[in-house]
Amino acid sequence: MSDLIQYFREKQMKQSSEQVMKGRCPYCSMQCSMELIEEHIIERKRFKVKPNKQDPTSEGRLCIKGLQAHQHAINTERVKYPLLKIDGEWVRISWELALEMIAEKFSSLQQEYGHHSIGVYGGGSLTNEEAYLLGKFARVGLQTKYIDYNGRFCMSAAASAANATFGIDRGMTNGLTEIQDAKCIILAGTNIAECQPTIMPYFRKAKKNGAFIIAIDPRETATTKMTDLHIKVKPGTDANLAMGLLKVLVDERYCDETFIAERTKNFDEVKQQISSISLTEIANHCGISKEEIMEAARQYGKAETGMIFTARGVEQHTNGYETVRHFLNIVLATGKIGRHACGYGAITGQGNGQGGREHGQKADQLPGYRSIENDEDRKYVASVWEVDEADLPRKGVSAYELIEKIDEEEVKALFLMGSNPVVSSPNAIFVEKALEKLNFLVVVDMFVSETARMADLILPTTSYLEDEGTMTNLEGRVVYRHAERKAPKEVKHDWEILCELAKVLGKEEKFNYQNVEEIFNELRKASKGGIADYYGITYERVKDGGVFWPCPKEGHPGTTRLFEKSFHTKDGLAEFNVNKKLKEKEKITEEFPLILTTGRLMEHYLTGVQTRRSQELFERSKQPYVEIHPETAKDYGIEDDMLVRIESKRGSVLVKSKFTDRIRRDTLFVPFHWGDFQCINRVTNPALDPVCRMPEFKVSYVNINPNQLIKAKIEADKQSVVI
Ligand SMILES: Nc1nc2c(c(=O)[nH]1)N[C@H]1C(S)=C(S)[C@@H](COP(=O)(O)OP(=O)(O)OC[C@H]3O[C@@H](n4cnc5c(=O)[nH]c(N)nc54)[C@H](O)[C@@H]3O)O[C@H]1N2
Ligand SMILES: Nc1nc2c(c(=O)[nH]1)N[C@H]1C(S)=C(S)[C@@H](COP(=O)(O)OP(=O)(O)OC[C@H]3O[C@@H](n4cnc5c(=O)[nH]c(N)nc54)[C@H](O)[C@@H]3O)O[C@H]1N2
Ligand code: SF4
Ligand SMILES: [Mo]
Repeated sequence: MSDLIQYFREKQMKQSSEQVMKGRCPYCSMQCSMELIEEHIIERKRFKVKPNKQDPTSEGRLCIKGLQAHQHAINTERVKYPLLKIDGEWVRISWELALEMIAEKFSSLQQEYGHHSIGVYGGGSLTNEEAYLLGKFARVGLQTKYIDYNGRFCMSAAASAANATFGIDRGMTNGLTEIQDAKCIILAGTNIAECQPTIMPYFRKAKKNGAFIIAIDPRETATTKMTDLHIKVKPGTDANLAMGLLKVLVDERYCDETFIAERTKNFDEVKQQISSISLTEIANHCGISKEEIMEAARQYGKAETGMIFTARGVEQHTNGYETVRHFLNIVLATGKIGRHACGYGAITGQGNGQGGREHGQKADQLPGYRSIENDEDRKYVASVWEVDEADLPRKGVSAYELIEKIDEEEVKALFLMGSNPVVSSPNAIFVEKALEKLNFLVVVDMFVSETARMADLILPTTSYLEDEGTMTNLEGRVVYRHAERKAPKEVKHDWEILCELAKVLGKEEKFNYQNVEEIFNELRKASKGGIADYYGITYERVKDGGVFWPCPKEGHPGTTRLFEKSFHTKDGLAEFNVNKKLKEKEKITEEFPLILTTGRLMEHYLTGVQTRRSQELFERSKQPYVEIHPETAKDYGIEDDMLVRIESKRGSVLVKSKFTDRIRRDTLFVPFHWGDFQCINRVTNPALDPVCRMPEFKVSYVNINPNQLIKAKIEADKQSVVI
């Protein structure tokens, strides 16, 4: 018997193997690193995930999404070869044919309609190398001005506000470790507990050290639970709330006059402006009490150190830019920046949301945060790319406006890499209709997403386990992503796809790279002397814990804390924002009397293409719902856990109701991780911020109705009981 066991054990040993692979979570901006252990035991595969204890940002933590991330990468629904749609059916084709077909289509469209008839749409999941290359591919490979990316829906308000105030946009002005020493922390429209879960211990440490934490959010969330004061603001009114906070700080003399005099400008105008506003009016407008504003301002004002964080809750509005600038006014007025435990953080969203917005995917931008409209910047980048400056296109339009250009048939073909706009854009029904008008849609993805479904051609790309490169995390730290798992045979990296496509377009010599490090080295040069200067960052250095940009020279340690001595503006001074007239929101009406806001759940990531394909994450959260206050529900004849229709001027969705008294009575909340009839963006408002072109994801006026069929069924059931 024991011989038999021994025999089988030996056989098993022979047939089992273990591969340990270093990697980095593909989801949020924390970019937690890990080891994936893949065991093959006879015919079976088993995966284990271990956090990397040496990771200076995650400090060895992973959240549930990171722990399950590999499940999507190994999902059998991965696209494994190029797919061409013929008469509505997907047909497997060779790479050769796929690339030739794109070259042929793009070239003939450009010949007939000009360079700008092709659009390019990128994403914040791409590595720095790929984001950089996509920008170069649009400008040099296709010579089109029409490129933008999903970060427009994400970081644009905070980025434009930080650029205007500080002259630079790096999400966080300090390293995460300083949070523990901040004595007052304001979390404005950010749900870090669900969206960057591994960041939480930094805040818990602060709390333990006596910090007073304030949350501004219309809902109680896992994040607001940790706070000392939760201001349950009415969605869309944060700009006024921030002005109210500043008024109290000024009136009660919490301002740092020396800092204001030496390091800033425009304060007198701001001071004059707020002298005329009434705190009572602001409180009424925001649907909160005056006392809450006063308490928050006093706590922040009197604290020796303090930090303010904003995220999409205050940013995804038609006045997102102004709102963030008002929060920055508070930071400047109190001089709480540029020193230990004092600063600002726009909590970056996507894995490479930060790097993705620095190197040229944006309509108006060249690498290193250079401007495509600035002559010097154009000349410099043209010299690195060895092209004539005059051949570089000028600026294009923002992501949603690019869809409008498609609708107007000015853009005839789209090359989309790393986004799912049919689900993530506002006014999604319009977006779908616009994409239907395209002459040719190419989608590069791992899966047949809702947008890929509409494509003429899908090109399969590698996952985070297979695609090496650098990412820039929410701190501004450039980190290296190991990718040690072998990609499926016919699947290519995004950067390889771009290079091969450039080759068939006759631009081979401009896209001739053997590996990602070569692309990174070119990016370093292209960013040299720019705002986001990566020149001093090498592969050798990023492999060893990461480097904070700006890092202008090899041997430079990188810049962890910004603005210690001066700001990045021409004169070194930070600029207060004098309030422009705030853009009018859509009007509340009798037909659409409730405010809909949208956002995220812990278990899912963005449009859910990846997390809905991670079995364990999907099991935890299978469908969307609407959070509704029971009192509001009563007014609309809605019961708990019932299918309801939410409707706006633009469209409607069907979701389940979820009663909670943790939300304001005038507000509904729906997560946006689902597509088709559950896609809440069929309802949301595409109005854009005038400065940064951010859509109004966080305020749409809607009505809510019990689904008529379900209601009829319930009524029928009730009657049958009576009978
Ligand atoms: N689990 C998970 N994590 C993620 C993501 C994900 O999809 N899932 N996505 C990543 C990305 S790309 C991003 S951008 C970040 C987003 O991270 P967050 O911005 O933190 O996430 P949201 O849920 O969109 O919004 C945050 C909070 O804003 C509140 N809010 C809504 N309207 C308003 C308002 O008008 N004013 C105020 N003050 N608050 C409001 C919502 O109630 C919500 O709790 O998360 C990243 N991390
Ligand atoms: N209502 C509402 N809408 C929102 C928001 C909101 O709060 N409310 N938030 C907005 C925000 S902040 C964001 S960031 C956007 C994001 O929205 P999207 O840009 O649509 O983001 P994803 O769902 O990540 O879509 C990425 C697609 O690219 C694929 N992908 C992932 N990694 C890679 C890669 O490395 N290469 C390639 N080629 N493909 C890849 C995925 O499989 C997926 O199909 O949504 C926005 N939309
Ligand atoms: S989702 Fe964000 S917090 Fe969670 S493991 Fe991934 S990177 Fe870390
Ligand atoms: Mo985002």
